[in-house]
Amino acid sequence: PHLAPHMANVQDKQSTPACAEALCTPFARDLAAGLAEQPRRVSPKYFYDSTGSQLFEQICELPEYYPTRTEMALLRHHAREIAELAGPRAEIVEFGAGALQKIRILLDAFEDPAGYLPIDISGEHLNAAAAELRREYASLAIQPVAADYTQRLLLPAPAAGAGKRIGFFPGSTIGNFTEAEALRFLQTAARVLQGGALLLGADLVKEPSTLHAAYNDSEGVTAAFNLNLLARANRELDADFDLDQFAHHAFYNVPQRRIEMHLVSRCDQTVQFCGERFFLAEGESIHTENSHKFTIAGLRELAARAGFTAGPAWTDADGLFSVHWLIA
Ligand code: AVI
Repeated sequence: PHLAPHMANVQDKQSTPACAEALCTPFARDLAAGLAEQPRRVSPKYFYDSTGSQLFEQICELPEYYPTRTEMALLRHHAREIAELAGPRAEIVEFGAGALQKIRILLDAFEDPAGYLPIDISGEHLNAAAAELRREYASLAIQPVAADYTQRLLLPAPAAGAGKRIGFFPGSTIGNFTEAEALRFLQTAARVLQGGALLLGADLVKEPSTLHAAYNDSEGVTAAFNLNLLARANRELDADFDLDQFAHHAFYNVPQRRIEMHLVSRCDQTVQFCGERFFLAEGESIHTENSHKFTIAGLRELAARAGFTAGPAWTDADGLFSVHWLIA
């Protein structure tokens, strides 16, 4: 039965303790801290609730978003060579349990892979991915690791008789890190993969118009993905962001070699959540993401600083995307 309007109000009041609980979540704390900064910012890691993850999957299918299909084609095209470099009985360590299509390419090409260790902060995501792969690769030892791979990372000891540990970090997710974070991540990867290698996908510097189109798709999926951050705050933190009063703004920052995504306030407005109020003037922006673009030489140099030795790097005929073999 529908509640009378006054009952709905009573319910709202009773939901105050839920708001107090929400205050303790990292999202609430980071959003409040980031909105209090100048320029205002929020970490892109908060894009990926279940709606955001679905929107990201849609982005990967968009005609303008070349990275996913280009990287997949590179992996397929060089699968044999990659498998040879990995050797028999390799254990694959995936940083982030991403799209299963990519890992399937490696599992199908590798010689008798000994194990698959996906690492993801979301246990739910991880277990769903592991369950699906267990059905397809019955003899493969799958060991999901629920952890934040940007922090100190501990992995289970290699299985008896296992070959090299091969890390897999596709999709140019490394581009969403700051340089310091990217270096820290690569240092962690070099440590846990010692004696093995890292297979890394990195998006390349290119014509700004191609980049602009990839982050300003004609169907508005990227805009919805960006705005979902505010929708998520409304859902989880009982925030009152009016989504119609924010515009998706993505542009290529040439000197910084990165796409920047912002949410720009369309008017003077006040937003509130968990007892905090923030005034945003018309035109003020919340910086939600950087997506750095690399050169092959630049990426190799960064990897060398983290202790890797560069092996082959593969790129497509148009030089859109690169896949790197980095020896740990
Ligand atoms: C996950 N990451 C590599 C994507 C990127 O291209 O930086 C996220 C994304 N943001 C907008 N579109 C896609």
